[in-house]
Amino acid sequence: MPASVRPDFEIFCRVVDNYGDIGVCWRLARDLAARGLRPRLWVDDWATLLRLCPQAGSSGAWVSGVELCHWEDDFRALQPGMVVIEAFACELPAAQLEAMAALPVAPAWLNLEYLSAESWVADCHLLASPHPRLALQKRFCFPGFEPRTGGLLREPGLLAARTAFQGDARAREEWLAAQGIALIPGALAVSLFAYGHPQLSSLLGCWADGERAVELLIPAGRMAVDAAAALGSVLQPGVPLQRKALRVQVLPFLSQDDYDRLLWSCDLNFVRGEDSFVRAQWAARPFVWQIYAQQADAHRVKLEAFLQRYTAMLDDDAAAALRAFALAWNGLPDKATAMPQSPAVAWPGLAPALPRASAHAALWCEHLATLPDLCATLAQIHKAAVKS
Ligand code: TRH
Repeated sequence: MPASVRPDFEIFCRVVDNYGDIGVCWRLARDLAARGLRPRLWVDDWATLLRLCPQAGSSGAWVSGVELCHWEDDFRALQPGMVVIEAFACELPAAQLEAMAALPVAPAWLNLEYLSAESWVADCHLLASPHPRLALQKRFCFPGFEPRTGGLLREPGLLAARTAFQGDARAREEWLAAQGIALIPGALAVSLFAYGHPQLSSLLGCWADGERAVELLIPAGRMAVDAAAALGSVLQPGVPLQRKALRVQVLPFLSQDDYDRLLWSCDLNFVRGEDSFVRAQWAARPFVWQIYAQQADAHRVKLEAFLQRYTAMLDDDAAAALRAFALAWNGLPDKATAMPQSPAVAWPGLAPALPRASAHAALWCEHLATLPDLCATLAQIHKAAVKS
């Protein structure tokens, strides 16, 4: 597609740490493109983009209907999009703001905020803030878990595809086999994506000594390295490592779509940050969320807000077990205790609650599916911008 066509959406994304911001923006852009809209995505860290999107090539490439552009220090604005999204307060370059202000009708300008389950989010969604100098107005778009927020990223057809995959044992086996994996029948299949945990070794030991077989699947990356160190061995794709009841297998780093299939295939998923956290909810399977840690444990409020929402409809025992394990996995003490619990100590509480957590995960997913999806929210904003 020619770059001279004015994009419907122009998204600016900086990588602060890890993949997250690009993970969210790449998924968002692909979803908009799949709905027939033209997104341009500016990314400042091309190497990180290439991990998620190896086809990216060089700046100006089109992949999956998305125009991919490298946001460098000598940024020169192209024709601004109808809707301009500044992801996670990354601050638009001055040349972009000037180009937006020079248009006869300014684009709709949104700051896409981080996802939070806190209740104040709904009151702040789409609040406006005028630019101090230019004739521009920025609005704050909050994804969230309530109808009055922007909702969550949920591609049309996602849940139908997931249901079909989960209902088709052969499709699951074939997909796993393509990744070099054959699951042990009856084993608890667990996927592991996290920032790390100082007591990972004792959790692996607890699974190894447990009565039920655990099949641990780890996409290549930090956790594969940590698990290998904890087990005192080498882990490589295609070579499973057995430690009594625990079998560990490393997978290559997957595409976002294949990572979904991994989440759909497992009985329990460890996820982190924002994007994998949301995908685990669409997988309708129990999950453990490692939130991105902030100074002075500021992330605790966000974790608690989510746990409160998530466990509200779950029986007290299962809710307490999920909560205790989540706090332990995040290295946070319960209010009653001064020291965080070890995940290995919290595991015997969680394991028997998993069947109830599993039924609950399906209900939670159904509930979330009744809320707006983020791209539909953005498409409405685009429609209003086109009319103005
Ligand atoms: O990379 P993250 O830690 O992202 C975080 C969050 O966005 C957080 O809010 C932010 O503050 C912080 O970065 C700086 O985790 P997240 O959000 O789950 O993103 C990981 C992406 O990687 C996600 O899009 C899924 C994708 N992924 C794959 O595509 N293949 C894989 O094999 C795996 C394990 C992940």
